[in-house]
Amino acid sequence: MNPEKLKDKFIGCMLGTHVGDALGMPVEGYDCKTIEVKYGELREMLDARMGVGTYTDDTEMMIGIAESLVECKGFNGRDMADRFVKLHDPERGYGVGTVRALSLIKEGIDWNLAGERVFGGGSFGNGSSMRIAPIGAFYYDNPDDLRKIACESSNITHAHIFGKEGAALQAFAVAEAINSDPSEELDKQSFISDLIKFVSVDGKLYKAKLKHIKELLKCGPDKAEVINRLGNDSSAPNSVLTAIYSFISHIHDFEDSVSYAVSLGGDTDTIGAMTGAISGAYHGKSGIPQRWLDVLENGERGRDYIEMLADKLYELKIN
Ligand code: F2R
Ligand code: MG
Ligand code: MG
Repeated sequence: MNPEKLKDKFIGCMLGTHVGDALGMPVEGYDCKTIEVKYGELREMLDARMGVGTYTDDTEMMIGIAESLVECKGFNGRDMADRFVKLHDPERGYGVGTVRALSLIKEGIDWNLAGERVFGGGSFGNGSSMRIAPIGAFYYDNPDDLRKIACESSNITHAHIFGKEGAALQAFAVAEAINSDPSEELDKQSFISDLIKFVSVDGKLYKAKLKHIKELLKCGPDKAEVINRLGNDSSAPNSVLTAIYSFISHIHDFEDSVSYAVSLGGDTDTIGAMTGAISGAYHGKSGIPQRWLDVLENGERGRDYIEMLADKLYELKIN
């Protein structure tokens, strides 16, 4: 692949996470109908919580993953867990299971044991899937390493098999989007077939829902049908597939895919962030609307910092 294009895709998946997170954040927890009545199609960033264009736990944890990969030149679970703890800003709105895992790590529990103590056997929340874009990018050319590292990174906070499988699948979707050329017509059915092949024997639920996506792509369903079959809550099995569908059903346009993801309601910042990661990996930063990039928060660890991290991750990858 053309090096400039690959770099654009590394940056695209990480800024895409930030954009989707920021667009969905103000309506997180709203249902689909309420969003439609209040905002119609949500295509402009609203002011809420910490301000227009600000990110939540989704992007904050993605930054932790990217910083760790860059500083350690690859995966280091101890370092990644410590960065999650250090970066944790409760104002950003974290899930209860993740807060519990981070507290245990802070208390001195080993980084790869804390996750199992959450919800008595591990969380299947979408918290380890929403942050995974840098791993999908860094291991985009090696599905075995991608699966292994995605699962290990998930284990820090989300040790349940559905949590790990969701993170691996979301990372693989990012990788496949990086490997696809947006100037060529993508075969949507075979894109989903590749994801089905990737899912492990423990991920039957994911395989079944990927098969639903194949059917949904044929019939062009209404939003209620998509929510009914794929889900829109904060568990990984009820949100990762929704993001994959939002991307693939609106493949030609980053804005359409993320706006659609948010319009489904429920866990909007996270489904928006995961859709933004895949769509950004496909189209690159150059496919993200400039008016959205312009309003992203840009303080110490904001938009420019995220782009710089993605750039460093790319340099580490190619050197
Ligand atoms: N926390 C939020 N949003 C609410 C706060 C925002 C509020 N509007 C504000 O203004 O402050 N969003 C973030 O949390 C989600 C990611 O959650 P994560 O990190 O996966 O957390 P958790 O708690 O581990 O899992 C989420 C829920 O899934 C259910 N669950 C998971 N595993 C379970 C198990 N083994 N047994 C039973 N239930 C399980 C629970 O209901 C968990 O709370 C994202 O939306 C992010 O944006
Ligand atoms: Mg969030
Ligand atoms: Mg969320």
